[in-house]
This record gives sequence, C-alpha cells and structure tokens, in this order.
Amino acid sequence: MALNHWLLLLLLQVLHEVTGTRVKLNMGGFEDVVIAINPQIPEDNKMVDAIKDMVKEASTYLFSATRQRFYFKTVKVIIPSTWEPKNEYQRVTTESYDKADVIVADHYLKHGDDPYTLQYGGCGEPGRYIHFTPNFLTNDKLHNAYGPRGRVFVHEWAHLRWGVFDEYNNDAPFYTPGGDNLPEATRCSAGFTGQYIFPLGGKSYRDCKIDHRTQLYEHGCLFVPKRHQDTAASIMYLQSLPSVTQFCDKSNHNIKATNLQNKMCNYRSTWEVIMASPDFASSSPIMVPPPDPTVSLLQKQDRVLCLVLDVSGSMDANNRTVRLKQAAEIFLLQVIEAGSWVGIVTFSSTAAVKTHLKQISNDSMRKTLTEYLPTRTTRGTNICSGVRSGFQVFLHKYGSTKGCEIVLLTDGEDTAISSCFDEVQRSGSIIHTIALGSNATKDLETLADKTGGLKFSITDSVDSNSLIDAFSGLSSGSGDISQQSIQLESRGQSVGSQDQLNGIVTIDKTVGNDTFFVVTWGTSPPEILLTDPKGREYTEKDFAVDNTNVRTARLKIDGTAETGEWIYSIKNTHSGAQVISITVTTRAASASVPPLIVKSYTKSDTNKFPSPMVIYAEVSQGFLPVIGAKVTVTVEPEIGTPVELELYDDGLGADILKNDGIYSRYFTSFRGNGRHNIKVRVQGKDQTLRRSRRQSQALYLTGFVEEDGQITMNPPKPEPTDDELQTNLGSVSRVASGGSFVVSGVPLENTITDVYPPSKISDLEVKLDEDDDHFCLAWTAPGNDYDTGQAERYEIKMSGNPLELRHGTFDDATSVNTTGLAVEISGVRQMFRYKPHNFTKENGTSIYFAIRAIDGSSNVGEVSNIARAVVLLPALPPTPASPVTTSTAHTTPDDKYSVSPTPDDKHTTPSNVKPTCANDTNTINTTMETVIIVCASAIIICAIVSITVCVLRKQRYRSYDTCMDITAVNKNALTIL
Ligand SMILES: *[C@@H]1O[C@H](CO)[C@@H](O)[C@H](O)[C@H]1NC(C)=O
Ligand SMILES: *[C@@H]1O[C@H](CO)[C@@H](O)[C@H](O)[C@H]1NC(C)=O
Ligand SMILES: *[C@@H]1O[C@H](CO)[C@@H](O)[C@H](O)[C@H]1NC(C)=O
Ligand SMILES: [Ca+2]
Ligand SMILES: [Ca+2]
Repeated sequence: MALNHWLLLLLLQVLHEVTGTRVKLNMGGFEDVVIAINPQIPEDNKMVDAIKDMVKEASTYLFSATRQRFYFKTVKVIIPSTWEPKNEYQRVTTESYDKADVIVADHYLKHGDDPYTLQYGGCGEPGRYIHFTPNFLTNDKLHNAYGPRGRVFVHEWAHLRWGVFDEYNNDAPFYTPGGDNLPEATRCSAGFTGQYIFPLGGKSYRDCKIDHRTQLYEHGCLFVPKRHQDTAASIMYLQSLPSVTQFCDKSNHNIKATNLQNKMCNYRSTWEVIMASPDFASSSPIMVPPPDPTVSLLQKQDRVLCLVLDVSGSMDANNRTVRLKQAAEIFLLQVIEAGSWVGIVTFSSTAAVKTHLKQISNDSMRKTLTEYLPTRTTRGTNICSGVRSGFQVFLHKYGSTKGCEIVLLTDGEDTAISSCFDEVQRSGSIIHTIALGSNATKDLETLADKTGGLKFSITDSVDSNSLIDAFSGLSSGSGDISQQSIQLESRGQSVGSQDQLNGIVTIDKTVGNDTFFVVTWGTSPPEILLTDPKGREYTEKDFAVDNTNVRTARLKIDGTAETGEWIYSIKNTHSGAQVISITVTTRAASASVPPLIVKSYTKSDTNKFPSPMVIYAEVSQGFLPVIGAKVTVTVEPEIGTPVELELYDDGLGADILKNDGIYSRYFTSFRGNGRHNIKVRVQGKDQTLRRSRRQSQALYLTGFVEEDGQITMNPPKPEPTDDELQTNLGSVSRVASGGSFVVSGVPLENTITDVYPPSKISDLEVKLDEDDDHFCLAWTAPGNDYDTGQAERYEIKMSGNPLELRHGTFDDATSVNTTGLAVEISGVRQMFRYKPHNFTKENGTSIYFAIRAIDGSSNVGEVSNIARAVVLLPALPPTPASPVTTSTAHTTPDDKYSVSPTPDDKHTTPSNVKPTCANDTNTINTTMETVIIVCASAIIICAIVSITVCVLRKQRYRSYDTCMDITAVNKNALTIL
C-alpha cells in the first residue's frame, strides 16, 4: 500500500512535469488551474466574468459527470500586462502563459471558434493546453452550436487531464454496424437518436442515400440528433445536449464507432480510461456538494530576471568561462526582451552581486550588462548562496521575489543544495537550471521542478553549441510572440586549418527584425563571408569583434533583414584546427503576422530504462499546424556520441495524428545514465511547407430535431478557405533547444539486450482482389525497436468477428499463413496477398484482419488496427430509406428545413455504380473501408474500389502497380471496425 502510494506520487509528479501544468488534486478538488489571456487581446472585463461563470458551471457539471469525484477548487486567471492594473489583481508567481492549462487567444486566420485541446500522447496521457477564443467566451450565439461553456470546458478538460479522445469523427462520420444493418453515425452511446439528412441548400433537405461503394451514407449526409434524448452519455460526444451528463462507460460504450477514442484506447470507454488515471486512484467520491471554485486574477508584470552564475575553479576547465560569456552575451544582447529587468550574481563558496536590476531600455544598457559577466574563478560551489543572493537582488528593487526568474548555471557538485529547497518553493520565483558538464550536482533539476523552470544539460563537447542554445531558449513565456527571440541557426564544429564552415540560413517572411549573426571561435578569429539574398556581402570587418577575449564576432542587420537565403562561409585561417560556431537569432517582422515557431516536448523528463522516450516537436504559426517540414532532433547524452533522429508527422508509430503539426518519434538508443539534452532543427522547403487545419475540435452541432419532428439548423460553421490556409510559407529554418531529460537504470552497454518491440501498426488496410479471390493486405512496416530498424516477422489473424482480433484474444483467432511474407524496413509500405482455403463468399460478409510484428529477439508488438473487407452480392435488396425521416414535406417557417422529394435514383443497385475513378468526391472522407462487390453467379469479383482511394492514389502513388490499389488512402483514416 505504502509503495503504491509512493508510485502514485511519482506518477502525479511525472504528470505535471511533462505538460508544464502545476495543477494539484486535493481531495477531489483541482487546485491552481491556470487560464492565461494572450497579451494581444484588448482589455475586456466581460470576458473575465465569462471565464468565472464558465468555471463555476464546469465545476458542478464535472462533479456529477465524475460521479461526485472531481471539481474545480481554485483557478487562476493571468491578465496580460497590457491591461490597466487593478487592485484586485495579484502578482503572478510561477504561473506563466506558456505553461497555462487554458489559453485564451485569437486564431491567426479568423476561422470560427472551435475550442480544442492539443493532445499528442497516447491514451491516458495528458495534453498540452486547451484553447478558447475570446469570441467563444463572450458570444452567446455560439451556445446552440457548442452548448453551455461550462460543459465544453469539461469536455476539453477530460482530453487535457485524462487523455481521452473524441467520440465523434468529422473524417469518418458513419460506420456500418455489420450484418444487414444500415450505417450509423459515429457516436457514443449508440443510444443517441436523430435523423440522417442531406441538405439541399436553402431550407430544404432530403433523406441520405447509401453509397454502395462504401456501404456508408453519401458524402455530405448529416446526422442531426434529437434535441431531447433519453441517453445521458456521452460528454466526449455531444456535451451540448441537455440530457448529456455522463461519460460513456463499459455498459454503453459504442465499440463499433470509428472514432479516435476507440482507436487510441483499444476500444475502452472514456470512463474506463478516467478510472485508470492516477487522479482516480488518489481520490474517492465526495458526499457533500463542493463549494464554488475560487477564481483569482493575477497580472503579469515586467520580466525580472537574475543570472546566477557559477565561478568555481572547475569553470576554468574546458574553456567553460569563455563559453559561458559567449552564450550569456547572446542572451543579454539578443534574446531578452526590451523592457525586462536584469541583475547578475556570481557564486563559488560565497556569492557576490555583480549588478542589481537594470532595465533593458536600449542597446547600450544591454552592452553595459555584459560587462558584469564573470571572467575569473575562485574555489568552492555553494548553490544556495547564489540563489539567495538572486533573491536579494529582487528584494532590493521589488520587495518581493514573486514571479521573478533566476537562470542558474553550475558545473559543480554541491551536497548542500537541498538546504534551500523550502526557501525556493516559498519564494514564488522561477528557477531555470543549466547543468554544465557531467559533474553538475544531481539535484539541480529539483530547483526547476519545484518552480516550473526550464532545464538544460550542456556537455563540454563544443561541437553542439548547446550552451548558446540554452541561453537562446530562455525567452519569456508571456505569450507575446512578436517580442520573442527566435533562433534560425546554431552550429558548431571543429574546423581544420584552411577549411571552411559553410551553410545557408533562410530568413522567411515572418521574421527578420533584430537579426544577429554571431560567430565564435576557439583560438584565433576566422575569415567570414556572409552574402545576403540580394548579393550584398559582409566580411569579418563588418562584424563587431569583442576585444575582451570573448572570441566572438557579431553582426546586427539594420531594420528588417532581407527575406531569402543568406549564405555564410567561415574560414579557419589558424595554423591548427579549432572549434567555430555560428548562431543566428531574429524576431518577428510584424506584430500582426505571427512567426512560425517550433516547440519541443518529451513524454516525460525522467525516464527509467527500459521505457522508451518519445520526443515531440510542435511546428505552428499562430495556432495553426504547419506540415511538410523536415524536423530532426539531436539527443546529446552527458557522455557519448549524440544521436540524430528524424521526427515524422505521419500518424504512425509514436505519432498519433497525421498532419497535425506535431512531429513525433520513439527514442530508445540509451547508452548510459544521466542527462540527455535535446535540440530540434526544422527545415521547410518552398512548396512543401504549408499550414493545416486543426483536426481535433469540439463538435459543432449542425442542428437539432425538435420534439415535433421539425429540424432547426445552426448557421454553417465558418472555416478558412484552403487558399488562406495553404499560402506558400516559403523556405524556413528554425533551431530550438528542447531542454533535457534524465535517464536511469541503463545497464552497461555490453550487457544491453533488445527489449523494444516493433511499434503498433495503425494503418492496416484490406480488400478482396477483383481477379482471383485473394485478400490484399497493406500496411506500413514498423521497426525492430518501435519505429526504428527492421522487425523479423509478422503474425496476421482473420475473423468474422472483429472483437476476436483484439489484444487478449488475438492468439486464439484464425491464423493467416504468412509464408513468403518478408519484412520491410520501418516506414516502407508493404503488402501481402492471401487466399483462404474454404472461404465462401456470402452477401454482406465482413472479414476482419489484424496484424502484429515480432522482432529478432521475440519482442512482440501491439496488435494493429482492425481492417475490414465487405463482400457484397449484386442482387442486393433495395436500400431502405434512412430510419427516422419520412417523406412528408414540412412547411418551412423561418429556420426550419423542408423535405424535398427524394430523387428516385435513390435505390441505386450496385450494377449501376460505375467502378470509375472520376472526380466524384462523394466518399472523400470515408476511406475507412473498401467494399468489394461480388458478382455472384459467375463468381467474378467486381471490385468497386472506393472513389477516394482512386483519387488519392493518383496524387500520391502514381505508379503503384500491384494488387493493392488501396495502399494510398489517407493513412490517418481509421481503419478500425
Ligand atoms: C580551449 O579551446 C581551444 C581552442 O578550441 C583548445 O585548443 C583548448 O584545448 C581548449 N582548452 C581546454 C582546456 O579545453
Ligand atoms: C569531475 O570531477 C572530477 C573530480 O573532481 C574531475 O577529475 C573530473 O575532471 C570532472 N569532470 C568534468 C567533466 O569536469
Ligand atoms: C520590425 O521592424 C519594422 C521596421 O524595420 C517595424 O516597422 C516593425 O514594427 C517591426 N516589427 C515588430 C514586431 O516590432
Ligand atoms: Ca502528428
Ligand atoms: Ca527490438
């Protein structure tokens, strides 16, 4: 029991470390939920009131939805510093916009107000943040479409806190329940009743037809629920309807719905997932109704920061003092935002205040501050004395340490560091830690964990330029993107005598103000040639060279730097090899166009071998995902060679959604214990890089069926046009530090055995071959270790009952003989043809398949998605009309719809359906199943392949010349059930 408790605490710790959230659960009450308002939003007290109302309503709703377990106890709202100060506003302490649980901000491209939660982890893993627009919070007209705001908040909170997924699916709105049954709307529970209508424009509609190629309702068909339902579930489907007060649980979960919840959580209901959470384990039902939440308002002040720098003797080793000075100068001269206050403290066995807080009002103040950076070292390391002096610097000016930031850099061991943990916790300051070299004290990160600071780990291998990256990564977390420094390039390497460091930095349209090119070297100044996109050349003579032996040359470009490719060539004219580095930082070019940014996360920031680490990079512009970028990550262990990995946004392996701007990858190459530093590089090429829509959004209810059978429609949802979205972003480069994580439990390298299975295959598809009765299966090969390398063999199972193919019963299902099936290397699309012996084709038969991969060390991967092939005979009974609608025409008062006569080609028989790949886009979103139509008499199989498949294949797999025509369907489509 005691152990369990301890584990739980650990889990909770991990939970908030990962997401940045510092929400605590105390006797069922969520404390310190942070809602942050973007600084670009003009002052609006109505919005603050709306937030208060929303939280109050949400708390009551959450309490009953979770069967009296959870409620909101305290909520903090961060008011931007741009709003008029008020007495009731308290000072922000360790909260920040960047770490907030809920962000209130406008979308860059105005397109509706869909609330959403940024989720990138698997089932049960917390998300990053919830995003509401100001209009969503203040415009009551949106109630009809989204429901009361408190209910929406609970829907999003379940995503964020408990890692459950949506039970609707805009990309796969219908599914076939099997047998002779009609298609149904993707929903939970299946007890939701409503009408399937096809809008004809204006106020008229007709019944939906069934598309025989998919066995689903035609594209454009809408499921309109009745306003009054008997079912109470579920909140992850349609929280807006009054009757909905519960999550789907085991008793009413719709296992057949083609939604992300089923795909991600292996067909478990949302309530089962919530019950498996650490929150659930550490709480119990509460008998009395909880009090209303307390909402406090905090206002962000100016940024106040103190550099607390180690000057112990060990800083002399490996040129650390010089490297620190180079990196800290970049921070003071280029990174920290104008208007901030900065102080500097150094420490060894005792601490010294080098300068009290000075406000960065102009460039000469930046320069002045660099003169306080340490150059000499003394003996001893007393981290707490450094931190305390930092606090003194804040108190000297402010009378408070709340909300101030310390950047603490040390390379030394200090056994007494825990003596100031409590003091640090009480201070309300944020401590960012930079561990330099492998001797830095192990507890250093505790200071960051306690205060919500960033953590960096820097090796003495200067090649990586990581100390500079750490300082460049210390931008303010205020949400004011237009003021933040953005790093475009960061490279360092040893360059031989007379050799060159060459490269290209792309300055895109969104950046260019305050652009600096900084070159550093180890021994003697190199020759520099920098050519701008217009051909103008800059040499080392144009760079300002620091004459205080910092070995740095710096060039600031006046105004906004030219957009395009800047080519650099740095030549080592020294007689021996030396390390040369280049760093380029810039800021946004316009306050109204948000720059493209990259942020990097890890699955957790401590990792015990053999769990795999997952690394994510989020590439976005003004909350819109940016897709088509090449994203690479370098993981640099304390000791040993860095590992480079490419991250993918392909919806496979560790990546849960394709094209959501989150690029992900498993990392398993652990070679030793200790800190691992992360650096992410984004390259976007002209023509490939583009913005995309958010995919996972709250359900916008299209309309209701009223008590009297009339239909009330909501106005159509505003959407940005594809043109707006896909404006060519041009070429882009970004480099960012992703902080560090700590690994433990790694065995000695020569004793490491393979413990990692191939990853789950999530894009299995199947169809029946039209010519020779073979089933053709296609999927993307996983690796030996998750998504890396090559597995050894596959196991494929088939069944008439999909539930048999799930984990648990997979072993018992009928095996498919996989003789002759070779395993491809990870990421390669492969296929397999299979002819069952005694397979009798019966009308409407569904055959299901699932696959898993096994590696050379007998590690067994998870069971894939379940893929389905439908066999249809031509003499199909006429398609019945959709269930609820009647052909009685309604009159059309006001905003009611009327039924127009259903066109009489409604009962199209399969023989009328042309197997053509014409530009019929009816099924563009229903690529989930491939329906095979069998001409019974001749036992000739006339496969009529889904149109979508054809269309997509033409675009992407032009010369795919095999049995497997369907390999090109959107890999993100859910091929489950
Ligand atoms: C400092 O840097 C120079 C030039 O890269 C190198 O030759 C020297 O060995 C370094 N010093 C130490 C102590 O690492
Ligand atoms: C770590 O400390 C030990 C003993 O003080 C010293 O010999 C070693 O050089 C240090 N290592 C680094 C990387 O500073
Ligand atoms: C960038 O610089 C231009 C002039 O060089 C200025 O007009 C613009 O406001 C600046 N943008 C930002 C975000 O400060
Ligand atoms: Ca993704
Ligand atoms: Ca393996």
